[in-house]
Amino acid sequence: MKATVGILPPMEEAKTTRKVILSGMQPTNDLTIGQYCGALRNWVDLQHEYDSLFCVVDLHAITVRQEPAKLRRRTLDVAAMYIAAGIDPAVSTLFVQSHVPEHTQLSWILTCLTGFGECSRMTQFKDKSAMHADNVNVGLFTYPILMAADILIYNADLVPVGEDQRQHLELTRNLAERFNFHYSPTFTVPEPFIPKVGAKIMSLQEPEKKMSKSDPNERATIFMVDTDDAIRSKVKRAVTDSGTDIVYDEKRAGVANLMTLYSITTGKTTAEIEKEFSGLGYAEFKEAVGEAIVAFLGPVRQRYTELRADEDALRATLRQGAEAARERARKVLRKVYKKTGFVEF
Ligand code: AQP
Repeated sequence: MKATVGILPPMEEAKTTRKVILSGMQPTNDLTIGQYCGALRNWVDLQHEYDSLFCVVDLHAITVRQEPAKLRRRTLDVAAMYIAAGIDPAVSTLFVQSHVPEHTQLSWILTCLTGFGECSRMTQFKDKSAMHADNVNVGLFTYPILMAADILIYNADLVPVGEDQRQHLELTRNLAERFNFHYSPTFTVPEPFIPKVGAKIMSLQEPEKKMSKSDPNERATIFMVDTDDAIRSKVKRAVTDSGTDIVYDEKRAGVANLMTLYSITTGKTTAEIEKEFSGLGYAEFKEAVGEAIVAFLGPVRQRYTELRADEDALRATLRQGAEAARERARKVLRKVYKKTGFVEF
């Protein structure tokens, strides 16, 4: 199938010749430098080249128990952080997932095309059900199907995500192909866009584990809104190993992780970093990493604070984004309903 927005009517197609990207993040807590490195910074780069849609996936967030007031606040926090990090709402369509009900409507149709075994195999489901053993709900199980709907409802060509989402993307591709096979070519089969560097930022305390915004150990995670002192202190206490030299080796996960963070925040290559710290120890290295992250996140945090202070403007931006997204999603859903055999309303 042609990997463009081929399902749009001819008028629209003429307007939208660029390939489409879509991605989102859950407002389950403040965003971390992991989300930034794995996904957000790529969104910022890609938005000028692609027809871009970015959403705050609040529907996904409730697969884990959320306090309503916090969820509401964090949804706006995450949207403000997208903009602070460089997403331009005049260039990209920025919206909240629950404002576009077509995502959940398509999700049901895709649910009926998904095998039980396919969802059972998802490693994120296994991890999260172990982490939230008191609340292994069906939403946690079907999460990847809703994610597939998020992507397919816009016929996204490319999905910029971190490494942990690769398996979900594979399911999305399978569902697109399955629908296209059972009915007729409808959905673009999307490709994942996973960065070469920073696709999986690790916990500062358990470097074999992904850095996660829900990690109960705050020292394991650098949040985008962390103060300068908190960043310095977390990096200083980061778990490394008993070695002494600063050399990139994936088996030395703690040092490799700090090198990745240093590389992303300074733009230096691994070879340059190894040279810079040749003959120096972990203390000097960690100090430099802490300072680099502080210098990098400071201006983002400043912009974030300003944006977050004007909630009316933020809500207006999200409303505009949702209206634009719905316009597109509605057309695709209408087509899918027709192909599925639903009587037109
Ligand atoms: N540590 C990470 N390194 C690289 N990329 C990451 N991503 C998340 N953590 C890292 C990428 O960020 C995008 C949004 O992720 P999400 O917030 O929707 O959910 P998540 O992957 O489940 O992230 P967390 O931090 O672990 O959140 P909670 O604790 O709420 O589950 C995705 O593209 C992801 O790959």
